[in-house]
Amino acid sequence: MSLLDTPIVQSLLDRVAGLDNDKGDARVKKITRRVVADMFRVIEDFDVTPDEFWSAVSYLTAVGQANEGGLLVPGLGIETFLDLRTDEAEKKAGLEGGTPRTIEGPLYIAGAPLTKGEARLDDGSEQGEVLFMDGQVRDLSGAPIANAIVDVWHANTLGGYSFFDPSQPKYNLRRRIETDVEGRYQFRSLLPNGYACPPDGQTQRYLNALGRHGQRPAHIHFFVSAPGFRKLTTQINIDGDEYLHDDFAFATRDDLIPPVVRVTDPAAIHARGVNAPFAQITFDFALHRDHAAAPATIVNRAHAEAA
Ligand code: MBD
Ligand code: FE
Repeated sequence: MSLLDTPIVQSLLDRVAGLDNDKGDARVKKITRRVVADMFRVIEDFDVTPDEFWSAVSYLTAVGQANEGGLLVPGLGIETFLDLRTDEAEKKAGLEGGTPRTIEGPLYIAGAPLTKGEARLDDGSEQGEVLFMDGQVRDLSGAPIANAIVDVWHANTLGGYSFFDPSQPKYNLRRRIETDVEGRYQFRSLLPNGYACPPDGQTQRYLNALGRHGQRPAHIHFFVSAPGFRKLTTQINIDGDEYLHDDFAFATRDDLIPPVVRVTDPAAIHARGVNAPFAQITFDFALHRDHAAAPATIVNRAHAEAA
């Protein structure tokens, strides 16, 4: 019999999880019993040494100190698994179709400036390929949703996000756009580059041990919400990126890779008020109506707000 299965260890686990008292939180107790027992099992099955165990403890401590928990989670595919679980629950509740969800990631900042119909996301201080993006927010029957909020955020041409990269202006490349009466939104910005995990950070340290890179393809994040509809958390990828199908955060999905049109016609360039060829993306969002039988898609998660 393995040590784990002995009465001594089983009773230890019961007491660890507080199963011998009637206080505390029943769900926390139940899950703790399983998690700690599963960890004991890993230690036993892989003959984990005390040195290895304590190096894992210091690793997790360092992840917390570096505030990289939100980076490690997608790197280990856990955030994608949570999405797949929500997909599965929706399917079970009979919800199909609509724009696919994909992970939020760790770099959202609440409270970006809100404007009606359109916005410019950059302040003109950075050079890069200008992007014009537009589209319509609709319900599943194709009817436009007026006054939906398109909350958009993305990296700059160096793959950095404002707030986390203090060299960028406040709320740079972050806006909330309220759709017009036809459910339309549009914005001007700069094509982002892909994000890379900090090379000397804790997440990359783990990825190195797995023989993995920490690169994301260029992408643009969205929360799309409207009263009476399920909140959509998603991203689009910039087609052609070398990491398009090799994302360390596993967020690329079919139907989230719209064509990028390169506009070079001088008249079209002039009409847009720019002085060089630009990129243009059209992408529509299809939202599900609120549905009592499916779990809510609003995820309560700590978000910083720009000071
Ligand atoms: C990002 O920009 C991102 O979207 C995710 C999921 C992880 C790290 C950086
Ligand atoms: Fe991102």
